[in-house]
Amino acid sequence: MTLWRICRAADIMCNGQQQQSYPVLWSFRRCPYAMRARLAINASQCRVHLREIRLRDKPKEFISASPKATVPVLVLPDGHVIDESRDIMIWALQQSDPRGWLRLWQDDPAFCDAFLDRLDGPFKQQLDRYKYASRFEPAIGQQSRQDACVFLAEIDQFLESKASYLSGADFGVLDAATLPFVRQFRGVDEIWFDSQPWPHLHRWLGMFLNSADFGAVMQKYHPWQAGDRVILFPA
Ligand SMILES: N[C@@H](CCC(=O)N[C@@H](CS)C(=O)NCC(=O)O)C(=O)O
Repeated sequence: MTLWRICRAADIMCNGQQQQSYPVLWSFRRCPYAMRARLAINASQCRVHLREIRLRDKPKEFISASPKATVPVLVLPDGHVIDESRDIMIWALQQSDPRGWLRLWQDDPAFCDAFLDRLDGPFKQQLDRYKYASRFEPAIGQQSRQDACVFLAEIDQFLESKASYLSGADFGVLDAATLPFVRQFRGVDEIWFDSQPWPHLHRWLGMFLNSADFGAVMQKYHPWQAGDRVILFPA
């Protein structure tokens, strides 16, 4: 991935904003991948033009920017496309990282990658099978929830014994990358989730859901149409 080259090309577009052109972020409010990208952009103080889409009615301009057609997608002013949420997070925070969100990534990239591979891989699959259990054999939903609990209990343990946040003493990129998925998992059955013996995980999630960061990235926008007024994000 030529992320370094992309970052250099876009250096001037963020933060300093010497130029009037901004990257375009194709996004979907409730998508946890898009949420993590918006969290990092918001924390970086970069600004982008946000284009909200509906997944069931994707604009042709979105598909032509990224034929893979998954959100989030970031299109830089020079035409480069970044279409993986992790890469968008890193791109934004490499432009500017006033809150030190990338610290852990810089100190221990192998740990971050391994953690996110597990989150985006097995945990996400378990989450989908639990959330959309009616599409599978009845036992699969229950088994998937049970399997996912192992990961969540490990996070709870980590938050109890190692650090207040996944990223260390302060909230950082791993927290932002993970919490949207934990929120989605909780949303399947909040009463059951809240009754699980994970006090540190509940505190961590509760702090996130009540944070200004979460509020800033969950604003509602109408789906984008060609010719619409530009939406600057963060507002
Ligand atoms: N690996 C991608 C996954 C993105 C992804 O799967 N996003 C979902 C929405 S949450 C999507 O766009 N799915 C396409 C669809 O539903 O048509 C990333 O990290 O950005």
